Amino acid sequence: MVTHGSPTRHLISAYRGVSANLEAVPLPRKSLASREPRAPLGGPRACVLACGLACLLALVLACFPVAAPVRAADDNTTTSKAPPATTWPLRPLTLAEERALQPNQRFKECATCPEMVTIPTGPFRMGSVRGDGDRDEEGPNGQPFTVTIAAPYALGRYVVTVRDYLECSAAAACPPAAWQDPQSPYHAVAGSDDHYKRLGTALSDPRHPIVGITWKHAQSYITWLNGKLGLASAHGYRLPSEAEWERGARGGIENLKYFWGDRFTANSANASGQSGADQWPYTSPVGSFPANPYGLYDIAGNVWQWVEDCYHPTYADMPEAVINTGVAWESTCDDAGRRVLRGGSWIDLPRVLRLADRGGSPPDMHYGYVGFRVARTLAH
Ligand SMILES: [Ca+2]
Repeated sequence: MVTHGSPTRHLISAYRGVSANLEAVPLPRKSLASREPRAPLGGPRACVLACGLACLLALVLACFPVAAPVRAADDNTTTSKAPPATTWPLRPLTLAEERALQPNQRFKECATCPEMVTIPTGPFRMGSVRGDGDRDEEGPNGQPFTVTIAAPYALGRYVVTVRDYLECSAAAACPPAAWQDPQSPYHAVAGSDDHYKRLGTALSDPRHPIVGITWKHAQSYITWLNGKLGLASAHGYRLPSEAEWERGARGGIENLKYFWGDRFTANSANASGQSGADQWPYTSPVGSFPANPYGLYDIAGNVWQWVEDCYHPTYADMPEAVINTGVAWESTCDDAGRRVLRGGSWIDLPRVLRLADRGGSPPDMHYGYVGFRVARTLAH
């Protein structure tokens, strides 16, 4: 395929590949937000929605005996590859604690907050390393290029889960995921469209990644999380920049297609189909596959992950300010306002799960194979 920049590209690739069972998977749907303007939060509908979401959350938690995502770090089952000892205050870090964090250190600022891992700053090689990727992975002259991460930051160790997001939507601080909205044709039970319905229990299992959320929904979750912790938006949780995402995803690996090597193995990630350790036809519980060298899970596969940047079809014109700091490249979004997606998903062929692969989508689109991972700015 020579078209670039949309997860549709990968979906089309999957269609034309080998996976016949994917042919029933519908194309990405236009966001409800763009077709069915919602009433602002507040008023009778919001009350009904909030009550409905609270009931749904209670029902989900009642149906699944595990009250929180099964996370290796929670039950001390991590291996020797796990990051070093954790700062685990279960309250917002003080500025002094933030400054004292070391690379690869973990922290969690409330019992149900995302677990975070500090990522090393400094330069790294970004994009397609050997020129064997897609054009949108290439830097100037078709070569990989060096980006420097200037400011300390942390990434979510896991992608945001159903449990995480439902806490926000039950508080009426996040819009419902498409499959939660009783007014939506994509509703998981009553909807006329099976884009989400076909995911079955994977859709609402609290251990699985949240799907059916837009880039804007992800921003709502982050705003709610910062408010809950009393953090200013400029110094708190946010989406990662694309450079920050790739820096974390590579885990120090710059010369391989995947963080585990050049050869894809179904024991390492949830891609399309089911083989080896990948017994998941749709999403899998977060942390079901080995973590990367920085201790991050689901970097490859399971769900695509929204990042902050606008999608650009090449890195060649990346501004110096972005190259020198690794901040999000937010200027010159295209007419559709596309934002970058990274990581590949359960619907994609292995090539799409490479560290350098990219996708993009308008910020009001939602899919059954797109979620997000949070980042946090740290004091220095
Ligand atoms: Ca799979």
